[in-house]
Amino acid sequence: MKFTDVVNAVTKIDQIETVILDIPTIRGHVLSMATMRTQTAVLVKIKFSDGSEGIGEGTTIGGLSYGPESPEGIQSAIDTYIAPALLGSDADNINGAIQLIDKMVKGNRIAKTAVEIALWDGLGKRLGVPVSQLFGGAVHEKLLVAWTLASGNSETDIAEALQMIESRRHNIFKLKIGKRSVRDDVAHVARIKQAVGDAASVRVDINTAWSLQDARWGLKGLQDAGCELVEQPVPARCRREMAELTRGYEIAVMADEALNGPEDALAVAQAHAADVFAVKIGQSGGLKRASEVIAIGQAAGLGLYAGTMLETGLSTAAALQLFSTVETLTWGTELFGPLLLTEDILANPIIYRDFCVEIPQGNGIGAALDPDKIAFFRRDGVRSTKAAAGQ
Ligand code: MUC
Ligand code: MG
Repeated sequence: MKFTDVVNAVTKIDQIETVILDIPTIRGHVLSMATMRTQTAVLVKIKFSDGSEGIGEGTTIGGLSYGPESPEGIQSAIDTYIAPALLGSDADNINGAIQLIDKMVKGNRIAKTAVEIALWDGLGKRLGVPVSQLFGGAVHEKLLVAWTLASGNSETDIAEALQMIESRRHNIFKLKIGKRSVRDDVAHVARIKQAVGDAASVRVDINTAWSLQDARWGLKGLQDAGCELVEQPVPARCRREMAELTRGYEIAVMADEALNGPEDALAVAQAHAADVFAVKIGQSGGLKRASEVIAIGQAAGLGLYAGTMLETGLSTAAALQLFSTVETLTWGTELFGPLLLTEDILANPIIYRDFCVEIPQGNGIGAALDPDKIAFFRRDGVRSTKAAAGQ
């Protein structure tokens, strides 16, 4: 074999396409910073020189109200900066691609995640293995899955919770609070906990809405009401305050917005600023960075929880591939994103039953898109960046 044949045998990244989808939610999803009626996902398709393809997703919540990346910014970062940097490079060397992207693009973790998922998906498909195998192998076939009660009304939330328990879909509930006064929020949580009793675990997410003073009152009231865990009560940067709350109460304190990749994970662990890490693949900057966040949490003896940005089945499948390889997820997962949407965009929807979500089977991330749904929900045309001849 000649050297040129060897070079030509390397599978290359040929073309990167992005498309924005707007998919209605099944009901208003009321969070402290925004009320969602639609979820917007940026999908990525990568075409490789051997004819194989990989798909990925980058999704945030509530436009720019949750974090620093918007759907439009995610698409623009991929089309304008990430795609041109990657075209023509070795498709099988994902570490090489991550290094290349990190050199060209600072931040933009969700955009990087979308592209990285598509690279893992393509690699898994070419090798004929699920992505979980590329992370050492799955040790779970299914994982516990929470549901978020966020209709904005206590009665509606109670009816929803009881129906979920009855149908054995969920018995872990995360309540979104932080919009009303602390006293009203604690009363709302207490009513729901009283209604579900021991049949369900009740947790809350404040999405950074409280001051330290609010949180001192709030955590005391919440733990007295039987709530087990409070997620990100104070702003992401407030590690000292998170450490005080973690030390001061029995209720578990979970970091979410505070965790943007492994460096944050190390800082939060060192500051004892959480009992639990909510690990999100998008917020971490991809599956590889999320695996590093997980490793830091494990080494620090913290509890782990698989978080979501309310992604479609595509990113949910990718997250499940990674989390299926994690020995202990003490607090389970909230990988229910597709269930909040009026339509599933996968041809092979993820299965939810018996309070669990099942790990998708198949090569790559184990997800196939339904082309009719993509055509229906897409905001405008597909944008595409293609390698120049000889690249
Ligand atoms: C968050 O902050 O955790 C996760 C579930 C949900 O309903 O919203 C998200 C975002
Ligand atoms: Mg959260």
